Amino acid sequence: MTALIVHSADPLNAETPLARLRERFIIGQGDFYVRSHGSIPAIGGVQHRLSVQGRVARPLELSMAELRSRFAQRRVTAAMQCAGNRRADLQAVRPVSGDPWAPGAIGNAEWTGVALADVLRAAEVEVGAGEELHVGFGALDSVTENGRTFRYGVSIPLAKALSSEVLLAWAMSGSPLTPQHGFPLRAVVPGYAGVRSAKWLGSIEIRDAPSECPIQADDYKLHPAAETDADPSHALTIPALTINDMPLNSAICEPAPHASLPPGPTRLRGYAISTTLPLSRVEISADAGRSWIQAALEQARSPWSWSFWEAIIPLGKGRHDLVVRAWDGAGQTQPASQDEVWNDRGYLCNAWHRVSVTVA
Ligand SMILES: Nc1nc2c(c(=O)[nH]1)N[C@H]1C(S)=C(S)[C@@H](COP(=O)(O)O)O[C@H]1N2
Ligand SMILES: [Mo]
Repeated sequence: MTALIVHSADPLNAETPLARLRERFIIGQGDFYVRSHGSIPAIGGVQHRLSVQGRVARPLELSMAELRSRFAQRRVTAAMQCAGNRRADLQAVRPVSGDPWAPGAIGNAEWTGVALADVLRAAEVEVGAGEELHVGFGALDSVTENGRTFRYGVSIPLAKALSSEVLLAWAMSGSPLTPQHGFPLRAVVPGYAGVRSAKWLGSIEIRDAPSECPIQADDYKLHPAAETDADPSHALTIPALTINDMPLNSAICEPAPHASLPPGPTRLRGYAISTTLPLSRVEISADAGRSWIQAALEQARSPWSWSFWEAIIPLGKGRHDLVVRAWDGAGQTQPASQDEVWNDRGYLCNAWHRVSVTVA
């Protein structure tokens, strides 16, 4: 493993340094960020079984060999990103809880496995017309939070689970999953926050309601920044948003923050990502956002993958505030300031990413 930036050793939480992030479109497993809530469980690949239960006509119990032999192999290129990616930028405004992730809690990988939809078809999900069911993922790692110890569990809506991009994966970017990334089997839910892509997957349960595990029920919710309701007599209490789809985002990977550079043409490089709509363009500014130029885009290789961008701009002597912002297919762009997106848990920071450099 190259040197990741380690936020904590156990649970292992570590991110890819920015320059390394921009080196390859598909990040190798050793360079890929790791986000874990508990210790990495030791699981034997041969003994491992995946159970499929709940609202199904045919419950299944599948070994890894059966998963491979009974279902067609699928490959999807997709980014995985933590809902806390870029949290450090929110912490710079006001304190928030959680690890101070820079923009490196993201990576693009090529995932190999089977379609979750194929497995659900084999299990014959029993769903009534108009019913909104949920697919729960039960994992084998234990998590201790607020004095409670439990197995990691999350869920996604059945409608998402049935889309062709959602995989049960055993390989990542050409090699079997390493223990950190979920050996021997994990869910991969492209477009959704990484939290839904359960690693060390042991069971799948078709449920009437979302998972009751604290990871699903309490964590990874977007709370309003407002501490109080404008109108205390307000009859409606709006529940915090469950973070699934990730917003449009982009980051500058080069030059590094606070770099000292010689005057002249300067190359800026970074990533941009938009998964609910296609990415349409990426712009950079060298004057803190007063004027913009378009960056060249290396198009994403799948609707779920990140895009790389590059621009060369002349920089004269002095301090420069470099900024990036991406646009999606509906003409929407990123908010300018972190104040617009600040929330107490530091999720979904997609304000303009800024890097200040000095040219001497
Ligand atoms: N079983 C299990 N799955 C998990 C987690 C975990 O702690 N336990 N962390 C989740 C979170 S928050 C993220 S962002 C991704 C990170 O995947 P990676 O470590 O392979 O990059 O895994 C998700 N799946
Ligand atoms: Mo995450």
